[in-house]
Amino acid sequence: MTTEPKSGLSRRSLLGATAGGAALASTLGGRLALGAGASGLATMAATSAARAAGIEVAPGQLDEYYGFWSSGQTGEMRILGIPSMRELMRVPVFNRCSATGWGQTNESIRIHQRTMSDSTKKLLEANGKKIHDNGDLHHVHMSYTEGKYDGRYLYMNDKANTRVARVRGDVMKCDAILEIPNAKGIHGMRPQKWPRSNYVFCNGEDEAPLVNDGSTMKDVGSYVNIFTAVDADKWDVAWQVMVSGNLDNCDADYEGKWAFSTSYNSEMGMNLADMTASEMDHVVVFNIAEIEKAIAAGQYQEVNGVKVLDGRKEANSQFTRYIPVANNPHGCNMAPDKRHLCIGGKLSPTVTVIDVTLLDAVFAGAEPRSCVVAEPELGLGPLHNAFDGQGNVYTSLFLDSQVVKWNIDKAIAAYKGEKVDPILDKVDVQYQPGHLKTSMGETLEADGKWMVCLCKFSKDRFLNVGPLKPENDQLIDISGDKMVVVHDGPTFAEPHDAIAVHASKMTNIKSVWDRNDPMWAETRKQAEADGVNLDDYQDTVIRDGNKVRVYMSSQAPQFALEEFTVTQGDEVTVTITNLDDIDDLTHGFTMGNHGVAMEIGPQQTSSVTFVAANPGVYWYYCQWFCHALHMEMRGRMFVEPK
Ligand code: RUQ
Ligand code: CUA
Ligand code: CA
Repeated sequence: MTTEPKSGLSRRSLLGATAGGAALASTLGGRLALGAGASGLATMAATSAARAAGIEVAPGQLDEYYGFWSSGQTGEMRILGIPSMRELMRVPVFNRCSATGWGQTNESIRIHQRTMSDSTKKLLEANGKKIHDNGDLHHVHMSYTEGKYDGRYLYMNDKANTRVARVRGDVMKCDAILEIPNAKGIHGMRPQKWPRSNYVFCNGEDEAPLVNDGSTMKDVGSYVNIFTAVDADKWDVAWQVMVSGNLDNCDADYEGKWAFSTSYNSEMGMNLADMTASEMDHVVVFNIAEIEKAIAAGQYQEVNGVKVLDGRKEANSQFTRYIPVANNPHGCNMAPDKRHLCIGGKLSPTVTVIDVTLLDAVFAGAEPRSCVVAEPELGLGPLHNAFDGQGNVYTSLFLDSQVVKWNIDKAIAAYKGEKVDPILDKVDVQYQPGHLKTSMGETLEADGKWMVCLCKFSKDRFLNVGPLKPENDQLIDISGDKMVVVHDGPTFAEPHDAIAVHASKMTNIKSVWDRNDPMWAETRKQAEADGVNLDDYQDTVIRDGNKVRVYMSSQAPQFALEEFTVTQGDEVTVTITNLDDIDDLTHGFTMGNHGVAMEIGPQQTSSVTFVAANPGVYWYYCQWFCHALHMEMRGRMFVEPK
């Protein structure tokens, strides 16, 4: 049975009627309840128009933009092409990946366990060195130099396990994961934009006792929330600031002076009723220079090996100011005009615009809301804001299932009492949008061409695949006065966020690994100790008690070793170097019946350790298609009984 619109009109039958369809669609408008598909008709007509205008990227043609997508509870980063919306790659980060062996190879496990400070080491010890192989990756952002993307790194958060990770822009592999002490549930995360990304700012969303040692749950008066600045080069905590209320989304300005966070729980409530009890919550403004001064002067307390300042309201510090905004705000987006910060009202139909040039006065004692210069009423459930570099903002309206385009200057004029309507356009999206991202929109090079709108529900937009549906990331052409939805892009759970980076920024990106890549530096050390040259042909088996280290090179379509023998119970480490140096010639190593598989890219070295528990013959094979004789690329491990 299919669900039909409440109007009684069948969506599918309407789709057949071409000329009348579009007219009907506009009459039905966008205000049908979630699940009613009539608004989709306008999109259909627009799509054909857009296609006719040649928007589609033809087979063999390259996209103009890289889209870096989060994947929510999947824990990986994804790369899509924009405007084609073709999925190009999945980069496992916090998750275990069956195809590449991420989270299982020695190289990736070292990264999963990456500990740079004593505190995080202790934390990992407390966890029994257990590797979390899940993550909840909400936000992906690229490193900046002077307000522009520089292609060096992508930074991302794991809300589930209070971690942040970094992916290298040259090989698209994660090279550092940090579990942040003291804070709980890293949600909002943004790199510093100016002068470069020296810090990555991380919001702790969940409150917990500062010394969270099991002595209390009930004493919520001892709970705090923590704002963390991660040193983006060392990938370690630079400093933390205790705040009043919790922290949701954050952003940084274009002058390197401020960071901002929204708080939906200024109440410090532990349940829904308490968290929504107040009239107002707030935006916290962090004064970077004042914080750095206090850290340099040693005015911090050290908690779990990390420098912590008190920026709570009652501390009356120069580290923070609290700007009241309507209850339960959400998105926090700095406009590329370097001046206006836009705060999504969520429960309030408004976006609050803060002029950051007025913040010095607020820190000097001016009334906190004196920096608010506009508060346009835009529609229901405003969450996130995106920019076109021409003074306009695109705000997602979750409850209205729309995107609204509005003008900052007009909103400011209206706030002053002038009779102007800041709203320029609205478009229906399908359905319930969260983040929305414009091409280069979070940089000084915002170009106003495309917008990706990440809708939380796809409902009837695709063939039914069962109770669990994909999300729907829609592509919207924003180059004209009117927004036009031109593409539906189903995505698996649950891309929260994305950025659109012009391909010209990705000058670092490699096609073949560098033999001296630091990723396998530790493995290389072990090989040297074993007298094995990882850069040459390898077919060596080293026995070291019950540890066996197997070194083999691979060249399509063969492994250097056709067989090797171990004893039952041995801990076996297989290290493979792919000596092929051609573009796109990846080999794999799968050890049958051992739960072991890994990727070995051109010129890459990968290694994996497992226990050979049961006697017998086991075939290993290459699982990445590499050659006409790829099926023949295999060998045997013989496990002798003990
Ligand atoms: S949040 S739908 Cu996790 Cu980015 Cu706003
Ligand atoms: Cu090597 Cu397939
Ligand atoms: Ca609240």
